[in-house]
Amino acid sequence: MKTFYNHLHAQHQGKVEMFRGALVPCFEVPARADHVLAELNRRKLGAVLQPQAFDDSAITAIHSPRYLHFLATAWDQWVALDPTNVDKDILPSVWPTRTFRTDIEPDNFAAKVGLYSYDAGSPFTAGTWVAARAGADCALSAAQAVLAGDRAAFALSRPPGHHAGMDFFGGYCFLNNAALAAQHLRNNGLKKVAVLDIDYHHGNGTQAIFYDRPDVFFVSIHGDPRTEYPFYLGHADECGAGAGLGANLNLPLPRGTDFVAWSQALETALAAIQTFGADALVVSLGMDTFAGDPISGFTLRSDDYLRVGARLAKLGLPTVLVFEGGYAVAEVGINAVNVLESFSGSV
Ligand code: OKP
Ligand code: ZN
Repeated sequence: MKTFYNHLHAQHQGKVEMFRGALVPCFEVPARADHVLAELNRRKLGAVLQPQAFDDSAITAIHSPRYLHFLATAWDQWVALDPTNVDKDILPSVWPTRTFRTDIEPDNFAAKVGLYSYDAGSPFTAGTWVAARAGADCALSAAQAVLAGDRAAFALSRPPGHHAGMDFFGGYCFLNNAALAAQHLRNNGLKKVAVLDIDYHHGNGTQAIFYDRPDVFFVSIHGDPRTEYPFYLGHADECGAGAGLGANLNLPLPRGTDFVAWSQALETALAAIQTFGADALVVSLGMDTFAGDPISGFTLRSDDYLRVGARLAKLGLPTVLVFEGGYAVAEVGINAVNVLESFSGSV
């Protein structure tokens, strides 16, 4: 399986995120992707390639023009406020909640940051746009490889993507790589695409992007949003809307869920994807279901990921795998490559 590696990922390197009233070191660190790359190379799992450069039309298919303009100019606006800002990350401090207007983009920079975000845990840094944009190219390149006939391809990038919506960032995510890959498959002849999100956290951004569409089926297995981030979406009764009714499936599981129960949910998810009749699969591959993850609550072990990869392969679909979360840094490479190697060994 080819890997499209974001060689610019380390340009996104947040310093701190808000946690329980304090600014704490970021969990989403460059070493995460470094470990996956090292393990891919160690096991010689196939070519590691630079992505092809896609033009902005591939991005505007998912994200709004004013949001993209904000992302591309945010750092310069921030430094223009005060030259000493170069040493600080951008974090939002004010948001338009219910009853506020979101149709008017404010002139005030802090107000703009709040308009385009939903948490205080996703610092925007000098290199965030460059890294996220190159990450989008990785996801699109992986989709392109599958369109060209590869059975599967892997986009190895950070920051992750599945929490990013049409016009907002949050949950460490800025551009929705999985959504971009799914849309690219749709735009190039595949009629029905399923997105399977197995990150610990519900992919609220991906769900929202496709919620009213019948052509992209979003299925997610995740920690119950009553107790787990992102809290305000991901319940079992969210089934899609309008023409998309029936094309959204959430399988929330309680904190503490083990591989036996998680695998049952995976069977439910895969059966639904088969019933939907997907022509291709995009996997939001988060490794934060691991027992050792510092911010998550499932108890999968490293060997379990060998079964996950083999089971995904058995579905028999052209598959784009997109790296998402996973914060047990020392193990994230082994765990991710366990999925990829067992997938490759089973096709
Ligand atoms: C991103 B992805 C930890 C708070 C959690 C947000 C988690 C985002 C996860 N102190 N903050 O889905 O892995
Ligand atoms: Zn996650």
